[in-house]
Amino acid sequence: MQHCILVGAPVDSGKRRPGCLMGPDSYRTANLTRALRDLGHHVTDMGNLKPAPFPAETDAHLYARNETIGWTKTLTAAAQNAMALGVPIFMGGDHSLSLGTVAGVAAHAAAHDRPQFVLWLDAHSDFHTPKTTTSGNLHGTPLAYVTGRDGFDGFPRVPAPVPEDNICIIGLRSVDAPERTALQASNIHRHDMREIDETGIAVPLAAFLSRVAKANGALHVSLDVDFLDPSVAPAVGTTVPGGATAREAHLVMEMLHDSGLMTSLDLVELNPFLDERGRTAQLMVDLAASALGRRVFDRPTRAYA
Ligand code: Z70
Ligand code: MN
Ligand code: MN
Ligand code: MN
Repeated sequence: MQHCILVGAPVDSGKRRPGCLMGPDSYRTANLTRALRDLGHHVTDMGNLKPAPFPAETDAHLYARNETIGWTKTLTAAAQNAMALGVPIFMGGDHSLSLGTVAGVAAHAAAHDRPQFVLWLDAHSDFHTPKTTTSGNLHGTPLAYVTGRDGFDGFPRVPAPVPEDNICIIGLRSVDAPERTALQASNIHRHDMREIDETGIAVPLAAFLSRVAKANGALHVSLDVDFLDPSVAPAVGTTVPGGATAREAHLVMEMLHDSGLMTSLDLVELNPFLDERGRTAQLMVDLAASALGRRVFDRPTRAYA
């Protein structure tokens, strides 16, 4: 039994197409709370947060920069607080919310002398800085922020940057040129869809989980809806063909649960305005349930140490 802390983060400032602000209520409507309680967990829904006060936007290139800074302040503090209570599940909201959630959980881990690890399940690498982004959409920047890259003028200093070697991205199939250059110069572990097709998704995930286990690390999982194939998850502004199947995604979540390593979870980029009869919200709730222990049959727990 775990204490799941649902944190509503209706962040919509990370890109121009609106709708992610409805994400938290869509997860509530799909009954995330009941799914987790049915697994025996204690669940507390903290309601929806608001960004810290922010000044009027003045940057012509970066979309809603100041609002995103406000959200980063709120969520960094909220994540640290929620980590003290249990397993936070951040109900997004677009992926810019992870500037705050990852900064916050990593600060909590550092305070407990534990290394922070991050599993990034996404079609995109989100490794732009505000200096390299061509779209100006800050949901494309969280991994650069939390690793402590330069270029985030006006954003809070990251209290405990996550070492590149502690980050694993799975699902890649849309990486911009400046991101590719920066990724190749980094120690971030990255697995594109071609590699998933060649080896299966369990191989790179098991290798990563073994490293987390050996280091006694805390593990934050950031699940972007566009990790999934658009045919099973249409409710996202940035669909990219060739994504993970529902089965691959459930396997990832089941392995995460078997590992016992996941300490926090983001559910990001759900745009309910684009959904079809709630099926993307429902799939995301079912994936969260798999990560928290839902299974068809009991089986011996696999170790990743
Ligand atoms: C592109 C950009 C992105 C998520 C799309 C896309 C970034 N690299 N991130 N969806 N979650 O605009 O920077
Ligand atoms: Mn603590
Ligand atoms: Mn993303
Ligand atoms: Mn994405």
